[in-house]
Amino acid sequence: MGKTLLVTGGAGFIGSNFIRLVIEQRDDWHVINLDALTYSGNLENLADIDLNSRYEFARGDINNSELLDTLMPRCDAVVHFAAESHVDRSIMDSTPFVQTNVVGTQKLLDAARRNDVQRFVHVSTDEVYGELPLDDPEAKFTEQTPIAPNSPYSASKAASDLLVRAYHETFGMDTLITRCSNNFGPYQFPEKVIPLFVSNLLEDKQVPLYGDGLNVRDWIHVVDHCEAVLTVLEKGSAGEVYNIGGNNERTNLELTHSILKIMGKDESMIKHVTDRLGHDRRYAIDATKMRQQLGWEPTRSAWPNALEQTVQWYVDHTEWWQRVKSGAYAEYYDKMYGNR
Ligand code: NAD
Ligand code: TDX
Repeated sequence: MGKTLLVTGGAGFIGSNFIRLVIEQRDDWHVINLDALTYSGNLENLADIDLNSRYEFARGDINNSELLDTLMPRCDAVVHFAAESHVDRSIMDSTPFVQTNVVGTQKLLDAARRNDVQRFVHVSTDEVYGELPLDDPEAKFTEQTPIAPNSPYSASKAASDLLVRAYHETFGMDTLITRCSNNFGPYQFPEKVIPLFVSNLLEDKQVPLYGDGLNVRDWIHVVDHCEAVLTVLEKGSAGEVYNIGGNNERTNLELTHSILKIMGKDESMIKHVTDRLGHDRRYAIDATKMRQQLGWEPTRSAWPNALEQTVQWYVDHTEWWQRVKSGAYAEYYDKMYGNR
């Protein structure tokens, strides 16, 4: 029988890709997308399924318990993506990070418990593990790696992970946690490195590379991540943590050179800028548990093809990122929902 999911943060980058995947691949499931439409929430990301009868949008904050109590009685499971997600913003002001990522997650957990929601999948990040050294290339984060976040963003995500764990231990709630590496693909907000660099180059602007450019990220295609989250929702064991990664480590310098090459630009377009405070050196995920226990593997993340296709997506969707950069995307809500 079909399920009804409450997806939080479904107007963002990963949440919108997840909703599209579920609507396409589970033809008797319903999705309620609860999103506050902060600066990174963009309903244009879901314009193609907006009118689907199995999809519903509710504008609201995960901190609004009354609203949660109106939505949750209809839901079998919560898949929780909503968050403040940008490390640089958390360095400027961590207040919204604590409010949404920590307090908001607690409100959601309480509402799920009150309303007997059967399963709660919490979408977290590899950044809760802190950083790996550059001089030990074999080292990777496993689910047993101690939590040691270094940025206000990752600290807020780690705090929410611990709450999710505690609700399982204390109340026996069916909660699961996923920890994924850096995502790339369509509909990523152009403050994150790949869409920022591609859109800058399309505007003939330089790309700001932090520090020495030797920090390493483990890149995964967003649809691989979404399939992993769906797999955890359907097959995961209550109380477990699952690491998700693309097995695709690159330095930022290598990433930048690849983007320049794909776009036919030269090194003069790189602007070396001051490093990010507390900039984690390296992330790398060991996803053995996902592979061995749940049979999941990334199938779309291999470079150079996956990176080329993503760059091409931003080239083909210039209007999408121009509307984001200009702020025009915010008008979509009124156009689509203003008279409903
Ligand atoms: P995003 O910033 O693109 O989207 C976040 C969404 O949450 C937006 O639509 C926003 O409007 C919504 N939101 C924010 N605060 C809210 C609130 N209080 N109530 C309701 N909605 C709210 O982020 P993303 O990159 O899609 O990340 C989604 C999740 O995945 C986050 O939890 C993030 O920590 C996690 N994650 C991201 C990555 C990555 O590489 N982007 C990697 C691993 C994990
Ligand atoms: O202008 C830039 N220049 C630059 O060199 C930006 C925006 C980033 N960088 C570097 C910093 C990082 O080493 O590129 C790398 C990637 O940066 P971001 O795209 O900001 O991602 P990151 O900080 O690694 O965090 C991302 O992955 C994990 C997501 O934003 C998080 O939500 C997720 O949890």
